[in-house]
Amino acid sequence: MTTVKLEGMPDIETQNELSLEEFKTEVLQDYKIGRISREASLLGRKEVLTGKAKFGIFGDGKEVVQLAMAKVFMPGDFRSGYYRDQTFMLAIGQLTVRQFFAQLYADVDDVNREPASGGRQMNGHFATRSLDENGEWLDLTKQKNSSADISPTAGQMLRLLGLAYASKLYRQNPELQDNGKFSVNGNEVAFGTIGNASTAEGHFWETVNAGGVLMAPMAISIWDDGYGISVPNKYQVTKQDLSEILSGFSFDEEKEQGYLLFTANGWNYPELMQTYAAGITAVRERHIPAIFHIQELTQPQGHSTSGSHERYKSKERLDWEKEFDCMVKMREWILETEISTEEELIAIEADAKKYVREEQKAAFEQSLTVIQADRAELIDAFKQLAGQADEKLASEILEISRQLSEGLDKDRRSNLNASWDALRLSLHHDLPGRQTIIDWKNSVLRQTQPKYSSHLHSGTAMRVIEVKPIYDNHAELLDGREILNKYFDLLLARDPRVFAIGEDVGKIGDVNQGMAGMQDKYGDLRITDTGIREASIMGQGIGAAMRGLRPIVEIQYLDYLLYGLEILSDDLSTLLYRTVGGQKAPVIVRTRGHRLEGIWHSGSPMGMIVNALRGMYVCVPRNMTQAAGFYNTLMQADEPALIIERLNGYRQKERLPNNIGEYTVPLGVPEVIHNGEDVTIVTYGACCEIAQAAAYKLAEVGISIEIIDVQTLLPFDVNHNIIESIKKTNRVIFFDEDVPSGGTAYMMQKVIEEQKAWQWLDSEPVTLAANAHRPAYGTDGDYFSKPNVNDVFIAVYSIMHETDPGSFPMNF
Ligand SMILES: Cc1ncc(C[n+]2csc(CCOP(=O)(O)OP(=O)(O)O)c2C)c(N)n1
Repeated sequence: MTTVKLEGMPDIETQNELSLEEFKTEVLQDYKIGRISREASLLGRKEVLTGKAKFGIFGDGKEVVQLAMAKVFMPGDFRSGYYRDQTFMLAIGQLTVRQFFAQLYADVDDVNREPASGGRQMNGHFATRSLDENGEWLDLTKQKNSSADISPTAGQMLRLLGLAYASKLYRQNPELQDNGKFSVNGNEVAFGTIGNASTAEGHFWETVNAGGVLMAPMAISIWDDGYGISVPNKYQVTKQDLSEILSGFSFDEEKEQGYLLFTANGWNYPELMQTYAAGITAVRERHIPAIFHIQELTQPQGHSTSGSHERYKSKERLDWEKEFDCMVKMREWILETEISTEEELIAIEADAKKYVREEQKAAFEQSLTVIQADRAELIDAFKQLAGQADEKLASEILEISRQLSEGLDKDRRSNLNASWDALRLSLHHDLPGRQTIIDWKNSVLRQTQPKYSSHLHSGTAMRVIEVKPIYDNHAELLDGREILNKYFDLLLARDPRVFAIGEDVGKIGDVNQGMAGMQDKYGDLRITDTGIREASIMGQGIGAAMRGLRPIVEIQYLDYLLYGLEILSDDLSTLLYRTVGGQKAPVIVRTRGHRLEGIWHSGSPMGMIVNALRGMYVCVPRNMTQAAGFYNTLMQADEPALIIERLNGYRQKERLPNNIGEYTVPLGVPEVIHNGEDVTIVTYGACCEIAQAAAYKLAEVGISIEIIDVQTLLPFDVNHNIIESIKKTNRVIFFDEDVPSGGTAYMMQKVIEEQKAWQWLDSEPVTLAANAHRPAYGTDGDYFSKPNVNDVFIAVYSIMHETDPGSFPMNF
């Protein structure tokens, strides 16, 4: 650090060794970036209001503090922020103005033009690329990293915890020292940014608390402009003062926990430079987290293009915002300190404006090239068809063509709609020109759809080679939990990147002891107890996995997944998709569920889960041997997944495969666990055992059922094996313990509609699920809430009765 002295001003400490001249050059460079960013906001808003882009949200009023933060952001560091951070992204060199506008125009045609989201995300959602085009890690220590933004405010806090936690593990776990691409001795700081109003979210406080416990190098900046859209701090923050309420978190030297707390005004360039320089050094060197509460920020253009702030800010406030606009104040300071002259600043401002305009134009034109080329081809095809058509049809086709070429809508949708209109109008005309339009449409669809749909999964998990379990003749019989335990032991021994965290996971080895003894053997950095904080446990895993680690993060009971579901749905399961393969987080979420008792200890909300988590895999093993196989498969892949172990399976005896740790269970491959002829039962998890028990009772009355364990709900029966069973039995029941129209409806759609099993059915397809209410407590509560052996018996028997009432009388 060095001190720069300016006439009449407080000394400025800067991170680098700078001469006064060098410092002045840097200040002007910063001013220029700030002006460029401001011009981008101004022009961006105009582009939306004139209809060239759909929506805009910008970082105006927050430029100067972001310049200061950028100064201390080093290669290897990570940002986890939100939509106001364009100046920061420009200043660290990870966003160009052209890219900024490419995102505003939702340019999907070239991910290099819009590397954050390939045109999939709203503007202001920033990200750098951690992966090469093959999905392999780049050297993250050599680049400045930004984890991919999401829109739910405060959602970025949870992953921030994990990004910081990774530095802690990389520094403190000696086995991880030689890790190459992710860390240099854990020196990397995770920078979080959040708006003042979003600190009212639970995610913020949960993360702040967890960060103070973990003591990971996390630097949270709060951009406080006094409002959250129209709602002032009075309604957001107790006593309207975040610094005051955060003061209880301040660092305690004796307890070695807590935060370094800083506050500064967002318009004060020298103060901000000093604050960040001093603060981040401590975070980086000592791994003490810090919070920077940056106040007196403004929002010159209001919240977003959806409204105007004149509606809710007083005239006094608006006047104050003009006066304390950070770029205005920085300019005044530059002139006062004689760092530069009025003329020079005017020249910088003019340059910035011109540059932004040029880049915006280039971005706009680029975003239209494919659309326009497609349109030109289509208009040619219309001409061709009109030339072949009778007078009436020709004039109608030419009218469609005219509307398309003269219309203001420069999008793919208008092109495709016009092609459909022409095809519909000419439906009964046998003209060769129609085929040209059909070919055009199909080719455009084929080329365009992946631009919006690709990268939901990387596919690596599906490519893991299946290794079947092998059993000795006298295979040892163990409790299910011991099988898991043996697997985790082998896994932890061979892969130092793996760590497990969760409530009660550490000292007692989780509530069902699958991890028993692991902490003693591998240490508390590998197997770690956490606070009761499901959402940030998920975030801790997500962030750490984004930095090359392999977390197993635990939700103690399936019912409590809801606390963490938001972030799994919004962040983890969209990550690969929303970055078009630019970032990944191979987190495994471990939980246990089904078949216990009471409303919050036996839920099985699979419909909710599979529909919220597209982008993750969902494994529902029927026993712990299968569970261990799924863990092993997923550990060889790089995709996030949820594994739901069977709560009542930990103490059931299973044979120990002698290749435990090696065998894998493929995803999306159902297994026939009971052969039969009359009715197929499609089920999973704990219900497999119930169906098996019913099979014996049904056999007594002459009915034979085939039971299929689907094993994974996402993906679901990728090779369409289930239909082979239905071709044989011609009857099917979808059975689980979710609410009606939950998991069973999902399976039914997959099999009846997708696999076209309806063609083979002789009886109507049936779903057998729990009652619509949540499961009551106790043995009888379970009996009267969830499907049991008798219910399966009756469901199957009823089908057989309908088929053959003589042989199967309904005398119950
Ligand atoms: C979870 C969630 N709730 C509501 C919204 C809608 N929303 C978007 S921005 C915003 C205000 C955020 O205010 P603040 O955190 O102060 O940030 P600022 O926009 O002022 O920088 C709201 C309510 C959202 N995106 N996410």
